[in-house]
Amino acid sequence: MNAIKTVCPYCGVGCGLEVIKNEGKSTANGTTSKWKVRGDRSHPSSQGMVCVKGATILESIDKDRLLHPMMRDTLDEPFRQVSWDEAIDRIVNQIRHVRDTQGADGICIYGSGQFQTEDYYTAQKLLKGCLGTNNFDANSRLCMSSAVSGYVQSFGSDGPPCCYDDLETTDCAFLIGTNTAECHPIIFNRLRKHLKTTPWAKLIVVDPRRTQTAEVADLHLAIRPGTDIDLLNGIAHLLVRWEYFNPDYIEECTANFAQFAEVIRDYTPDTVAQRCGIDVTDLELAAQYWGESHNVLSLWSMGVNQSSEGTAKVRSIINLHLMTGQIGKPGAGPFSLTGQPNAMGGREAGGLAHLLPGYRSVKDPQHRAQVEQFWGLPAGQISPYPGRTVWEMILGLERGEVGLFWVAATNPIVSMPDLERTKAAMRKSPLTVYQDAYYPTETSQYAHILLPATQWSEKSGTMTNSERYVTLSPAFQKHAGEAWDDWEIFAEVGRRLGFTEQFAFANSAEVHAEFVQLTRGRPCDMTGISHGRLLAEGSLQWPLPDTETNNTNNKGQRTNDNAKRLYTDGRFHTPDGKARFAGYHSRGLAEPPDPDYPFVLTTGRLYGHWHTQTRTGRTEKIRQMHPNPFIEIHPRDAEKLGIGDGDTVEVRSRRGRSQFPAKVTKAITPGTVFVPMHWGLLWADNAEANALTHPESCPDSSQPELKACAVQLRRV
Ligand SMILES: Nc1nc2c(c(=O)[nH]1)N[C@H]1C(S)=C(S)[C@@H](COP(=O)(O)OP(=O)(O)OC[C@H]3O[C@@H](n4cnc5c(=O)[nH]c(N)nc54)[C@H](O)[C@@H]3O)O[C@H]1N2
Ligand SMILES: Nc1nc2c(c(=O)[nH]1)N[C@H]1C(S)=C(S)[C@@H](COP(=O)(O)OP(=O)(O)OC[C@H]3O[C@@H](n4cnc5c(=O)[nH]c(N)nc54)[C@H](O)[C@@H]3O)O[C@H]1N2
Ligand code: SF4
Ligand SMILES: [Mo]
Repeated sequence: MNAIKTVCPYCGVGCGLEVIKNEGKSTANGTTSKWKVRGDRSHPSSQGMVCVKGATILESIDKDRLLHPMMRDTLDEPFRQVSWDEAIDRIVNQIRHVRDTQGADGICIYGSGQFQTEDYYTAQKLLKGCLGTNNFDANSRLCMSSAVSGYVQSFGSDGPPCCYDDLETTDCAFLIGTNTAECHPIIFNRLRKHLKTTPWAKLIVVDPRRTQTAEVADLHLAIRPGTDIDLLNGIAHLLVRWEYFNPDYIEECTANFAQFAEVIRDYTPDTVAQRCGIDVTDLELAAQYWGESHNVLSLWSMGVNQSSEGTAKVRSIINLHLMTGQIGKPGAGPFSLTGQPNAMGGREAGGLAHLLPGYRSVKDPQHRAQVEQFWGLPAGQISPYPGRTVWEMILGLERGEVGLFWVAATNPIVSMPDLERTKAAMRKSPLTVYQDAYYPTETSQYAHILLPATQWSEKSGTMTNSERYVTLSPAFQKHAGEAWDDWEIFAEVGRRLGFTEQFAFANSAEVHAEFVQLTRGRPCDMTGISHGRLLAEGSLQWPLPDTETNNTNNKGQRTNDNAKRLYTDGRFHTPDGKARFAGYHSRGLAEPPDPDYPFVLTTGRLYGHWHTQTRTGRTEKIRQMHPNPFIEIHPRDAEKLGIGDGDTVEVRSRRGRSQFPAKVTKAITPGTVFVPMHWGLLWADNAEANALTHPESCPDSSQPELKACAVQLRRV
């Protein structure tokens, strides 16, 4: 039997996987899996490579699954198994009730970058189209929304302009706020291989921790958390002083340079080095690497996005590329690394509270009219107001404004900021629907209705990776229990509400075929992509209009150099075609340390675990790799507090407290401590990182500050 080609459902690198029949071999835990997984050598993004998460994915797929719809009237009762009919009826009745009594604004869906594009699209049509509320948000709000806002404001449109081939053509990789080695390992492998064979190429890493990524850098700038804008403006200042900027590019392709130049004038090397807590010589070296390199590629992730000034940080990175003309050519550009496997697809399908499908905005009257017409809905049906972001949904629950909270493919009782407040708000919810593949999770405790969802390997749909490659993830196993695909659940609710024509899809290929029509002529044009074509040809990169002639190379693979990089002609999606500079002054952390809470807590990821562990906590190899949570403390701080390696440390913020075993290490900057985000209450007692974090958010993107809060430490 031929291998089944699919895509890894963990991170946004989007590695191609091949699944093959396992000829009766036992796995590590003694069970015999029917399938085994290996890297797909023909996948353009990953070229056959996989990391431990992709390689072990099959191990967790059939453990502790939610198999049947379940229901209860109050959170103190046990669940009882119900039929799909009964569960869907209850949801439909509540939607009608809330619409009649509170209005559509009382209905909220909180989805996920782990949806397939078809799931996302169907949910947008139901909520934003048929029900007329934009209250659909996704966990990308906690993840990518600052990158989206930064791209839109600087370039006039979302969309990372680079591709993975750039990892192999750059001569200066500038990694800021990303632990690429652990979180995007296959991207890091490609970059490392290139750096090893290209001795003049440089790697700069900006991170308060000495991560596995920082360890192999030519230059590690261990800045104080929250001083990124100081650093970026400081580099820009030196590039101007040393005349390393590109006046022709600035003149022809950009606007607003004068305002930016005015701002960066204040960022002299001494001031910047002092604020960031680094040496002036290191700052100068970073600027020198930037200035002298032919092709500079920036990669960033949550150390930049998850900040109350996330959009400003993103735009400050983009400013450096615009002033040096380092964009739209091989090996160069500002490349936001996508966290989740299909956060990109979510952006394409309009899966945030301010978006509509096809990179459209709910605020744009033309965009709304186009979508209303396409969906066969009356003019004015789509609300012109951005819907509630997920934190606004929580606030709405607190105030009794939300009558239905529908959560799918995310585990907010671990991943939301200010967890005690989040839990209290969810306890007040009149009806919470929770649609997940596993049971229990921390969030199932807070739900009235549990809906079993199929997951990777059981459902067919598409995912888009960071470099805009769309890959089909086909079903090759039967549904677990009575589980349905996410899109089927949304479509059935739509039909029961009377929107039969809008949800007459027979399968996900039909959903996809409809969705791509809404991308026609848009920056993310995918009209040339279909399930059939993906099955026949493998992954395809957008933009790919159906009008494009099909070039293939001698291996029969599609070659479309137009899609590889965006903005190669120096024209952007703004009205005048020019990219926008924007100079920002650094505001620093939303909650800086003070004498009562003298440490900065930062949070993040480990190589083996995926988020809230619903899969990786059920994978033996990974559990052994990372058996327990911990708190990293610098030896100097540990000594002051009398904390030894392995001691239990109580960490308190203004919002909560948690306990972790100490890991005393020089890998963390003094004054800062680090806790991995992966352990919720199902996996460890008293060790929830997010009990401590706070929801202060970036005004431009509503992205909460999940990377820094002020804490005090005590040995217990
Ligand atoms: N193994 C693994 N890989 C994953 C995931 C996973 O759960 N596990 N999740 C995926 C998802 S959804 C995402 S979003 C990505 C996240 O990928 P990353 O962003 O690379 O991962 P994090 O560990 O969250 O944070 C990265 C770094 O930001 C640093 N940081 C904290 N504060 C600051 C600051 O103020 N400035 C700077 N410059 N840096 C700072 C932290 O020290 C940390 O090392 O990973 C994806 N890949
Ligand atoms: N302190 C702190 N907090 C953070 C972060 C941080 O760095 N620090 N990072 C933030 C970021 S970037 C992210 S992305 C979030 C991630 O946080 P979450 O989204 O809460 O994390 P996951 O564990 O990935 O949750 C995904 C859920 O979807 C389920 N699932 C998987 N596949 C399917 C499917 O096909 N259908 C359905 N219905 N369910 C499915 C899984 O079982 C799991 O319960 O956390 C955020 N929170
Ligand atoms: S790098 Fe990301 S996409 Fe690739 S195998 Fe690992 S988790 Fe999956
Ligand atoms: Mo994320």
